[in-house]
Amino acid sequence: MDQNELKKLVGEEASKWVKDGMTVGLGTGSTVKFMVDALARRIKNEHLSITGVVTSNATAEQANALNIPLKSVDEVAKIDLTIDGADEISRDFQGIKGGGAALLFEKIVAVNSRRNLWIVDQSKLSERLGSFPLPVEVIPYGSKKLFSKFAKKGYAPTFRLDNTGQLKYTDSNNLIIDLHLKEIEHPHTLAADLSNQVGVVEHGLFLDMVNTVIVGYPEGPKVLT
Ligand code: ABF
Repeated sequence: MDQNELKKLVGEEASKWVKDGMTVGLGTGSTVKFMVDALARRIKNEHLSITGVVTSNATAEQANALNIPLKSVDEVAKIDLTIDGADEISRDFQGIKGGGAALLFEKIVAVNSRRNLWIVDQSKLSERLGSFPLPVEVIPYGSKKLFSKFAKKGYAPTFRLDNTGQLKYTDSNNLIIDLHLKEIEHPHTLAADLSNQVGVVEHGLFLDMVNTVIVGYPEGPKVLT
């Protein structure tokens, strides 16, 4: 099974976790895309009534095209379950997200959810975080100064570029600086350091947020808790 088939496997498995009447956080990424497609089929075939809360324009477009009712995070009392992808997950379920440049809205939805479920193919699992470059969302004004500060700290920064080689802007018109750290020994300390930097909007360390991950293996999806 290739990576895409593994993503489809977990996406479809995760859609079964949605119950009638739920308010569901719909994450971002190619794995979540499979989940949203499967969820739309369930809504149609099983007449589920759910409300979706999206984490990016891309997911909003997909959900709208599938007639999944959407509300903003500010229009719902609480999100019952958020299903999202991740770029890297450590053994103790800490995560790096933001490869899709949607980390800010993803984290806003995640912290307003009763439960967060990540869905990944097996390639995303690591002993320790850091092999995936850590995305940091920054406002454009002063971003070069921040970049130099990160470089001096040894964080090996790069500005995220889009597929035309131009600076990539997020849904909130911010920039992303990716930190190539290789290994993150103390993620909580790093998270605090990044949050304290003036101009940083949010970072891609999602810590102590999930207790369940569905992983796609060739022999089938596995629920890890
Ligand atoms: C999203 O999941 C992003 O944070 C992350 O980049 C993505 C993983 O992408 P994919 O499922 O396409 O591998 O939440």
